Amino acid sequence: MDISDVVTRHVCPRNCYSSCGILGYTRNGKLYKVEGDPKHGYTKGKLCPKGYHYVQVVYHPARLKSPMIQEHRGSGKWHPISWEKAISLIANKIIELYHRYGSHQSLALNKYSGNMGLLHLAVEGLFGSLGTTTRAVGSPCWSAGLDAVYYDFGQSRTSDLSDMTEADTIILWGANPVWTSIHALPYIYEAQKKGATLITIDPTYTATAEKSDLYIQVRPGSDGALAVALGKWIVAHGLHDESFLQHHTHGWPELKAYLAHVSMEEALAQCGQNMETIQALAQYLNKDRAVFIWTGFGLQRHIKGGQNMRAIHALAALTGNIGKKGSGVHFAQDQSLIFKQQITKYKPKGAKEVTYRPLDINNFAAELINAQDPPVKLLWISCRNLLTQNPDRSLLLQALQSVEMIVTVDLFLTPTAALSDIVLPTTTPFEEWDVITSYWHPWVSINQPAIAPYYESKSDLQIAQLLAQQLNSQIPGFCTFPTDKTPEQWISEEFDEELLAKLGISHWKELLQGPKRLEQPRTAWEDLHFPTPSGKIELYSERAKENHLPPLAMSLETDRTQEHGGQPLNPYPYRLLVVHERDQLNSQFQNLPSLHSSHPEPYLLLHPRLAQKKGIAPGDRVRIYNQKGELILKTQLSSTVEEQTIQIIHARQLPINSLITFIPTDMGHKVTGAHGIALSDTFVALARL
Ligand SMILES: Nc1nc2c(c(=O)[nH]1)N[C@H]1C(S)=C(S)[C@@H](COP(=O)(O)OP(=O)(O)OC[C@H]3O[C@@H](n4cnc5c(=O)[nH]c(N)nc54)[C@H](O)[C@@H]3O)O[C@H]1N2
Ligand SMILES: Nc1nc2c(c(=O)[nH]1)N[C@H]1C(S)=C(S)[C@@H](COP(=O)(O)OP(=O)(O)OC[C@H]3O[C@@H](n4cnc5c(=O)[nH]c(N)nc54)[C@H](O)[C@@H]3O)O[C@H]1N2
Ligand code: SF4
Ligand SMILES: [Mo]
Repeated sequence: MDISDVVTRHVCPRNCYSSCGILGYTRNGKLYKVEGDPKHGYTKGKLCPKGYHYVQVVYHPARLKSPMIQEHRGSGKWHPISWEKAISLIANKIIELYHRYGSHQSLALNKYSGNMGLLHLAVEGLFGSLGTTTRAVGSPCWSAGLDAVYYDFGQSRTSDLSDMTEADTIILWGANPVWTSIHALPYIYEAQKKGATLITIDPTYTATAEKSDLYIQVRPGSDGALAVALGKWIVAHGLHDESFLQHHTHGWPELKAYLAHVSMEEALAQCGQNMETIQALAQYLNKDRAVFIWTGFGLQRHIKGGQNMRAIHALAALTGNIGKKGSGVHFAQDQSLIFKQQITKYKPKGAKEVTYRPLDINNFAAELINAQDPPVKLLWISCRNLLTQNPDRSLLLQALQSVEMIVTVDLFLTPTAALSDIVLPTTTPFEEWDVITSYWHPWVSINQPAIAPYYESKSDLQIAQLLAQQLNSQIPGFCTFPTDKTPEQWISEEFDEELLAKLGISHWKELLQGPKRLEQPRTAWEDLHFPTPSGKIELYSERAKENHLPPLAMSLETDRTQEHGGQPLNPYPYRLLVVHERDQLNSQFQNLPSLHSSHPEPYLLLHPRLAQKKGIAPGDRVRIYNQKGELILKTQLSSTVEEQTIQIIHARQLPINSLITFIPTDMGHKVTGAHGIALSDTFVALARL
């Protein structure tokens, strides 16, 4: 380190379990190195390979340098324009649409998780302050799981991962942390060293399964049936915790009666397991062991994803594995949603609350077409790669045709940005202020700027302020979003006395000395008080029943055709399992050659027996297709994938969502406002070229 070096604190704002603390090293105004922040109590000075590449992201030759306008959409003929020009074109359009339709509903926002920082909510703030606009709601990520947790426990909570080291058994159920959550690994390995048994339940023999003591290859979407079989066995053999069930659960008599009568044969048939597997699992999951279950997001990307999660919650409750050290079911937490998000609370003068017309983020294409009163004419896309991350790609392309102006704010000319009329260049975490919490751990971190914005880039907050200024200069009082507040002021407002106390600090700027842990119990639910109607864990949920869902947390599939996404078994018999890539974060980081050099090409992974049946040899080019579209890929064979399941590896910018259609999950509406998406209930056919 040089004497002229400046060291700054940052947070990785991606949609990732870790929300890593980062130290940035700047010399002569140039960021030259990043390191993990050793003061971050969860990520402890380590980043993932993507994070270590941040300097390359910041100075990537493909980064957008100035606002640009496209001659006509899809022409690829982009011309740099000034901010003044770009913002006034957009403002003119907003005003013109308002006069045309007499409301702001023809102005729509589609924003998701490219950056999870608090100040990025400025976009929502600006739109809310105009009046009733149109907004994508819901989540493509975790909705079904959140609702399942809500019905059973009332709130999403997780233990500190250090609690895992007290476990006798760890079950990674539909989670692949070796790829998607590497900071959890030291805790897992420490627990194993102390004697814990590690079990992975996944349709694929993943890199995480490799580390495990026991691997169960479950049929995708059938975890609920596996849990029913296990539950039946556990109760039949007295391995359940009767006292816990009586004191801390609601609906035990109903569940007991159900398990007494449900058919073990049917449960096994549905999950494709045998009695030996159930017996083996019950040895490690019973009332005498502390069992830490991690329910991953992969588990709930299915039609019955929510109900499958509830069945796993019930297993934990059956064995008394909630609230005691080294136990629990862990999906995500909302304890760290600590901000009042003042930045989103601006509304037009005289309005009671912020209102918007909701469009389902997962069914966005169809809902965009259906929204006709008024139709959407200006679409603002932020923190979102709609074209690669949303299903129904061809319908989306069609829906976008009638939108008169598409504005995308991004760092790069992504496929989504390329389809826009105007792109606005935005900043990286090294060029802006922000504050970030985690959906997985209790650490809160500040992000300070290290360098000046790259060329003409501006933060989402600055862009919102610029637009607000322009609108108000054309029509005074047109919107109420403040244009004069600094990022520090907004941050400061969020840290009221209560929050400062929870973090054990007296001023938010103390976060510049290092991330702080929110005060909360190390073991989730240790007080065994649950914010449900009964105050207990709800094995029987009236709230689920009111929402037309099975009230009981365990239930077998009655209609087996549902397992296949409602599709007939043929002509698309093979499941396309969606995977989150090790060296990407959704669509981000895919443009870093040094990170991807070892595996340049996407390929299709097939089980050798399926390949033999279809006459496919390794390296063959194969067409995979369904009613939605097709892709052509080279093949590799591996028995790590289930026989009826295929996977695309290193998909990068491949339009795999051209094969995916919107199939709602059973749950999701309650917590996120829309159903989740059963991404992994996509079925395809295969043919060798
Ligand atoms: N086929 C398929 N589809 C999927 C999934 C899948 O596995 N397969 N996964 C689903 C899941 S779980 C999720 S969470 C979603 C994720 O979907 P998105 O939230 O859309 O995903 P990202 O690719 O992380 O980010 C989108 C864009 O945000 C940009 N960005 C980064 N920082 C900023 C910023 O500060 N400001 C602005 N304005 N933009 C920024 C990035 O450059 C990127 O282009 O995708 C879902 N869709
Ligand atoms: N490197 C990297 N890290 C990431 C991301 C990324 O894209 N890349 N994305 C981030 C985001 S947005 C998310 S949502 C998380 C996701 O991270 P995870 O929670 O790990 O979830 P997934 O990777 O979607 O799926 C995990 C596993 O679930 C398995 N699975 C699929 N269907 C079933 C099923 O029916 N039953 C069972 N038991 N298992 C099933 C899959 O085979 C997969 O191995 O990761 C975050 N972290
Ligand atoms: S992508 Fe996740 S693990 Fe990697 S640096 Fe960002 S927060 Fe950390
Ligand atoms: Mo996600």
